[in-house]
Amino acid sequence: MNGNQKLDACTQDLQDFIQHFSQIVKVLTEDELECTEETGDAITRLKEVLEYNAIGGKYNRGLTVLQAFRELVEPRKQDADSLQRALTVGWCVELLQAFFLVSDDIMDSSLTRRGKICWYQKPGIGLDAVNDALLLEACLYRLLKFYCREQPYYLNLIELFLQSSYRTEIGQTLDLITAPQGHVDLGRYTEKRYKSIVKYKTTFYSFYLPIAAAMYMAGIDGEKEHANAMKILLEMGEFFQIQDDYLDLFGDPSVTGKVGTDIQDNKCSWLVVQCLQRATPQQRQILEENYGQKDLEKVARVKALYEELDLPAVFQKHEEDSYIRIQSLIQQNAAPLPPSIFLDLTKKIYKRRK
Ligand code: DMA
Ligand code: MG
Ligand code: MG
Ligand code: MG
Repeated sequence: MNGNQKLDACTQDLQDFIQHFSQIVKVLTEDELECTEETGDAITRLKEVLEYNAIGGKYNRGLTVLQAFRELVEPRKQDADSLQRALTVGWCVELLQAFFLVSDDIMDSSLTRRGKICWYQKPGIGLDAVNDALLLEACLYRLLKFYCREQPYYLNLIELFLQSSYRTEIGQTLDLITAPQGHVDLGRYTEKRYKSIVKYKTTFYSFYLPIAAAMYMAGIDGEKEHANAMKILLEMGEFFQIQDDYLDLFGDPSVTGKVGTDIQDNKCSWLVVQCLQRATPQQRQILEENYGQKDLEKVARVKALYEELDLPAVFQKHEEDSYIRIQSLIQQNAAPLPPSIFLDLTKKIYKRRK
């Protein structure tokens, strides 16, 4: 495929993917066993939760399942039913993501997500959103069962989703306990701690999960193959979260769709780790006095300090270095998978603004 054909194929994939959502909602809200007269009102709520929280993102994770599936499975085995299953598993990743984001926004006291007010911030929703998040999670296993129960890879997929969830939740635990409210301890923000948080909270579910799901669907279940893919995807995931941390403060909220909260939330962000590595004792004192507080003037003081230390330039340099490192990791570890699977992913994330 040439560049233009690839672009057309991507637009087509995105269209197919979004179009499949109505079928996902239908299965989840019209299945006779689970959707009875007794539960009707709850199912109406579920539909609202799905439509508000699963829609409006970039769909990168879900689309990755579909695109990797197309590259890994022989064309003659890509019949309509198999493609439906690939679309569905893609949506399962998106539902897992929606589950994490609804919860994450509560824990991070965020205001907006994907250009809309966060679900828990909506009048009348509040902490009922906790149960809505749990529903989103439960739905993905209902979908897997409905579409994939008879497939030889069904158990592998269930275990993969469960393991990805566990690891993400461990990562969120590390993220939260490293950022206790009202207690600034700059000594905690080390590069080592940063890498552990990000590896668990972001890379497994965002990068390994979609590719690994497609691999299992294509019958690729060897430990070695999965370990090789993991090597590349962990590095990509780390870079992706570094971008997320950078955009939290330096991104344009009208593009990212979310207003940053990392400084107020006392987070072990890539920016604070870089800042501490470069700060003089006086600058460290400024951080000590202004970090981790819900006070916009203090947040602005921290941002000014980051700018004094040229952190945007440090980030750009890191982006270039990371890109080169990822390219070489792909050369070394992609086989037996086609390198294009990983190269397509880097195209989606490198220099992103949202
Ligand atoms: C992202 O952390 C991790 C998960 C599991 C959602 P984050 O709080 O930085 O994400 P965001 O910036 O999207 O709120
Ligand atoms: Mg967050
Ligand atoms: Mg968070
Ligand atoms: Mg963030």
